[in-house]
Amino acid sequence: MKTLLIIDVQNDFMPGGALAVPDGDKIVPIINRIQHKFDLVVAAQDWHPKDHVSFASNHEGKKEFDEIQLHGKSQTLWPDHCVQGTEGAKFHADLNTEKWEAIFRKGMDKTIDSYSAFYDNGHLKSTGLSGYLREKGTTQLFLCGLAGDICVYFSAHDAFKEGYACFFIEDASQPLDYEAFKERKKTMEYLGIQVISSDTI
Ligand code: VGL
Ligand code: ZN
Repeated sequence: MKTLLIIDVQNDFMPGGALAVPDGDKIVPIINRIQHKFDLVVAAQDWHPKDHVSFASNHEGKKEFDEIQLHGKSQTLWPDHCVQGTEGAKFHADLNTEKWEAIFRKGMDKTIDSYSAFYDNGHLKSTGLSGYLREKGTTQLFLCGLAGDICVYFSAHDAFKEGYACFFIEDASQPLDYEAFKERKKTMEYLGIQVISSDTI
């Protein structure tokens, strides 16, 4: 049973947005073109309160893209993005949402960031996505969206650990940092997460 998980295709990650991913908008028509190939389509939405710990604006003396130590781990400080209820948090207007059966929100806890659509960055709390996919009968999970080196990558990593056969759709994703993505791709290939093109689905 094939499921498509569309991650964070939101205005703030588009060119001109608060945390713009280069060519982030190029993936929208590709995602629209492939949705009919799946038995189930679900999405993830980055959904932060204004006082979220990952925002540089909430740390005096810190700048955007600085790194801090948080819960014993390194945390990048981002520009304010995907603030609950704002235009930036909305999905791209051209994205076809007709087939979406569920939207899993993440990043609501102000004390911790949440890159993966499955767990927060400390793996403390589940979003319920894995149980949902299992109950729906998902065997193969295809992932796409933004940013390829961050939220899509960490979601693929968690999905793989949860036992799903994982496929990362490269042309339906775009990274924030291309060099970082090259390393992520090596890790995925090493684990057995297949990196594929949308025309092979
Ligand atoms: C993301 C950084 C912060 C993403 C979300 O969707 O990749 N990146 N929040
Ligand atoms: Zn975020």
